[in-house]
Amino acid sequence: MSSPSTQNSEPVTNAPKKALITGITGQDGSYLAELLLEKGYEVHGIKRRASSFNTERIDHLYQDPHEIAKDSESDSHSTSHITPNTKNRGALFLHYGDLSDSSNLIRLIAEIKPDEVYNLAAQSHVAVSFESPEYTADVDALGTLRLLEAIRFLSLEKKTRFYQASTSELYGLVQEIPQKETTPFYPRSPYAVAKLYAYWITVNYREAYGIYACNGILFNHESPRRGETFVTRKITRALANISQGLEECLYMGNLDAKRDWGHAKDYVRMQWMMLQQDEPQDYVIATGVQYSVREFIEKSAAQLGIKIRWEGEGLNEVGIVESLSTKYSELSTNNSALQTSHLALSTGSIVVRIDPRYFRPAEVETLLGDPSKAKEDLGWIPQITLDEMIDEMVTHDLDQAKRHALLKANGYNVEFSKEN
Ligand code: NDP
Ligand code: GDR
Repeated sequence: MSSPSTQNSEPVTNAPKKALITGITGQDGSYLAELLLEKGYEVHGIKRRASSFNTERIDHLYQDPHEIAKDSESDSHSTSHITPNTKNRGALFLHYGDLSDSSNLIRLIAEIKPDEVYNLAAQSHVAVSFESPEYTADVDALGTLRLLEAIRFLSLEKKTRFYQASTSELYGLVQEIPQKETTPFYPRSPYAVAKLYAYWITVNYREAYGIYACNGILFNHESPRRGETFVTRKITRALANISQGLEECLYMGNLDAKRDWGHAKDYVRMQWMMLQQDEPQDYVIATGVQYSVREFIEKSAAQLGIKIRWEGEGLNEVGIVESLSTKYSELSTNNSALQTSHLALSTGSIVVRIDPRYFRPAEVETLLGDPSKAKEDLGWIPQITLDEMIDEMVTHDLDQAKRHALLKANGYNVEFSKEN
């Protein structure tokens, strides 16, 4: 890996590096912002205007400028020799914008002049892309072109490095197992086709204009910050709710789909590492291990002390509680205000059913990545195992479910989104 001082052609100064993250309010954007702030970057993020707050994942990183001004004032009056924890305080800046809006992107890049752009923004849901194919193409494909064009138009080719969030969905109908950088692509959804354009336009601008631009071909990665409608989070959230008597059943699509699931924290580290090389290259990021959706359900249920048995076939397949360990009875809310336990399950309850509306018009049945190149070139090794990740996700969602159950038991009307 190159040393920081050799990474771009500008003279070395003490000014912090500037990064622009599109999609900063999403799962990866939030972890990447954390990482870059820790590394001392000035971080700029593009957020969309929405009718309700959409910055929940990054609120802990953002400091109100008025508070910073007040803190600095009190610091300057302080006679204490103890340095307050000012590390990178106020280094996160949020800007309104949208990948469908070229003039907005050009203006932001012209103002910020970032050293690194991480293009994480996308309509990222594969099933939704079948419902909104044109919008998905506009944002995921043309949005990438708009950013690259902005870099070129502003003559920042030699300054600004570009990371493109490419995806294992490019492999779709897989041509080789496991999939690596040289495996042919065969996209199976409007999302994947849009990302295919984004992949190649990134390669093209690297070759045509000498922009330092890389594709990270990332396999599925999850966390407690994963959007609630992706399969892993849907499972951990629903099972936690079921354990607390807030929901009765988890409705699923294709249980046989296999994925190579890693942890988002490990994967954003790799996004940064890719932009610190001497030469831009594309990398597959994966764990090299795959599980089925059915196995993910079993593992998540086991974290709650629930053993699931499968019965029936196809659309009639159901997941039934085979046994409940003492771990399950320990999930009860330890609050003296509660007279009754919320634990609602008994053996024989059906907790998983199939709903055909979660099947996709064209499915990606199996994905398994080979991350050898990333390991060899960059020394990247994922640190968090699947079991540790499931533990973290279930613990997070159980905590939320317990809070809801507690409020409900005390007479409060608790509504949470059941849309999935
Ligand atoms: P999320 O869905 O969690 O986040 C997507 C982000 O993009 C959100 O910040 C969203 O804003 C923003 N966004 C959506 N549409 C627009 C738009 N028109 N203009 C500007 N911003 C927009 O995705 P992840 O964090 O999981 O993934 C990050 C990137 O990596 C995506 O490009 C995804 O396709 C890709 N990827 C993800 C993988 C994964 O397993 N997680 C694997 C491989 C690739 P808002 O919060 O307002 O909705
Ligand atoms: P994916 O993730 O399509 O791989 O895209 P998702 O978690 O949505 O689906 C994984 C697999 O599970 C099957 N499945 C279900 N999926 C959902 N969402 N809901 C269900 O009820 C359900 N039942 C079964 C799916 O059919 C699929 O096979 C994710 C996104 O983050 C993309 O942006 C990213 O590019 C890829 O991962 C890599």
